[in-house]
Amino acid sequence: MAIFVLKIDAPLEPSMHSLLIAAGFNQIEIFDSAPKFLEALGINSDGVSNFRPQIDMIMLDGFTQLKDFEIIGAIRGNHRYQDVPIIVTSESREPEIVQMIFAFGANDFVAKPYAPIELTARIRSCLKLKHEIDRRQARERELTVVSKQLTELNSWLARLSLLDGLTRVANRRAFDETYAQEWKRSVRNESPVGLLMVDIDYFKQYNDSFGHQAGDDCLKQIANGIQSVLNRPADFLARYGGDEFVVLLPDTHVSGVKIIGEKIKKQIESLQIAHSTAVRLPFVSVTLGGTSWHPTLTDEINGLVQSADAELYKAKSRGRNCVEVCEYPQSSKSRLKKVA
Ligand code: GH3
Ligand code: MG
Repeated sequence: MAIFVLKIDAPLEPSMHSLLIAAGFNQIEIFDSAPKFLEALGINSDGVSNFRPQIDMIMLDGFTQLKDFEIIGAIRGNHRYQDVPIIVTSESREPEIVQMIFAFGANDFVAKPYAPIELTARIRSCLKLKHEIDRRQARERELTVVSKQLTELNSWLARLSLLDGLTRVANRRAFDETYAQEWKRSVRNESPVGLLMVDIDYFKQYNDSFGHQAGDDCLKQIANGIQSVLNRPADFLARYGGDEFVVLLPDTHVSGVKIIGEKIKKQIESLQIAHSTAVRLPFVSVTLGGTSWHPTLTDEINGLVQSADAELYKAKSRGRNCVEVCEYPQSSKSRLKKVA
């Protein structure tokens, strides 16, 4: 337990040192000059220093004049010593002086001459206070670390809850949220929002021929293949369910939707994932249906997905490995009726 003592009113007397040793304190530094004392605390004229002694208590022994208060001010002005207990002793018992001693930040005052038993009791109670403060601060630091870890864990879980576990692209829930936001943004900005549904061709047969594990690997490759085609930051790919993916294309007219659809189709072809001999095409392919629309406040938000789905259905009927798009709602509404 380190106690720093500054003796102000009298030359160094061995009695203080032996008193503290006798009371069981073993790390005691006694100073007889204020500048040396402040220097030992690492407080220079700017009040800043890298020196950081571990101090449990400070005692200012023998306050005599008003300028001694500056010493308390200098200690308390340094943030490292804001919680270190300070005991002041003085022969003066004038109420103004005692009041000032506390006002400047001392924790306790003992009038001189003091009874050794009283002084050591006061020191013990100040040290107890310091240890309580240290314990509380350590606990607060621990809580800050734990709470930071919890925040990180929560945001990791939140991110995880929006990812498809197999392909690591966004899941259906993330799509629903993003789609609703993009829809509102398009209404506000009067901009088009495009959508593509992408479905793997004859995927059931792929699973049947190569097994579920190979099917899973194939799904991952297809997801990466689609993602590699999307260049704009706002373009958004999600696994819609099973072997179906959805691509949200903000600010994209139907002509742009068609271009992206064709690029995705080509990209998947270029992967040359061998398919079962039972199907017409040697490699795994995808079929796409797309649409685009300038939404307004009164439009039905699900209309776009239904329209893209209808185009997908149409493309599947055309023979697969192709892209069908239309502008929503006019043309697609009649198509929706046709395929229903
Ligand atoms: P189509 O060309 O008409 O799309 O035919 P399809 O066989 O792809 O369509 P269907 O809807 O009949 O089959 C989809 C298959 O996707 C059924 C299921 O075995 C497979 N599938 C769905 N989810 C998963 C998955 O997570 N892993 C694997 N390996 N297969 C899946
Ligand atoms: Mg399929």
